[in-house]
Amino acid sequence: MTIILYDLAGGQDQRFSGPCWRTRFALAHKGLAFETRPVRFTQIPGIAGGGQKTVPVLDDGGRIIGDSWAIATYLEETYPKTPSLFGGAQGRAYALFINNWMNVIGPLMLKVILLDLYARLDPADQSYFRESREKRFGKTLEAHAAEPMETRVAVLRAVVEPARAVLREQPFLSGAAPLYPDYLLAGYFMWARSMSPEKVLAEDDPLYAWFQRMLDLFGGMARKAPHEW
Ligand SMILES: N[C@@H](CCC(=O)N[C@@H](CS)C(=O)NCC(=O)O)C(=O)O
Repeated sequence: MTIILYDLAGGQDQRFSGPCWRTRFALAHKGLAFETRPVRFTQIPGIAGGGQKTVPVLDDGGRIIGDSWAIATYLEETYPKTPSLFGGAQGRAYALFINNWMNVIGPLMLKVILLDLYARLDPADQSYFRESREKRFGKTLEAHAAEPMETRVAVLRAVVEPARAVLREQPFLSGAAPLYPDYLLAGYFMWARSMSPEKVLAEDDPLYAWFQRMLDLFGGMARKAPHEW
């Protein structure tokens, strides 16, 4: 039975969620056939019988798994004969570190793209997004993104320096070929690329060249997705 990925969608059906992109890359890496089902923020509670608070959510023949890390480990354990996402126990530990590093990058990326993202959401999602995020930030979306764009982009570019340093040495975060750590970071750049015209990476940045390689994987799967830059 084909695996179903519940995937966050914007107003023009942009599939913009970083965590959903991680899962999409992971499924492609493993060569597993899957279909996506677009969902809006406000539809998440209704996914697969209810109880889900976030996407991605995977339905693998009736087995429902939420949370991108849980999905990655599920896929790794359930499909051991397909290409490994982690490359063994040490690789899994490295991937878990990168998974948690994403919690530092995510809020900084969001500050850069926040108002563009809001404008591109399905209108049915906009009031939910505004209300939930303003509660989280303790201020309006506009106040949260009030610093000059230059400053916000500079902060983001500085925080990804550890990845840049690795990519000066090797083509992918995981070495000669991509593994889950690459999908984690590329997922967040897909978030930006899908929903904001702001070029979060300079073209002479080693991360930019790496991201181009990520866009080319799996027959250009990510490159073909709706994008702003
Ligand atoms: N830890 C979760 C986080 C996923 C997550 O934050 N998803 C966001 C979309 S990118 C979401 O579904 N948010 C629901 C909401 O804000 O109501 C994972 O890695 O899957």
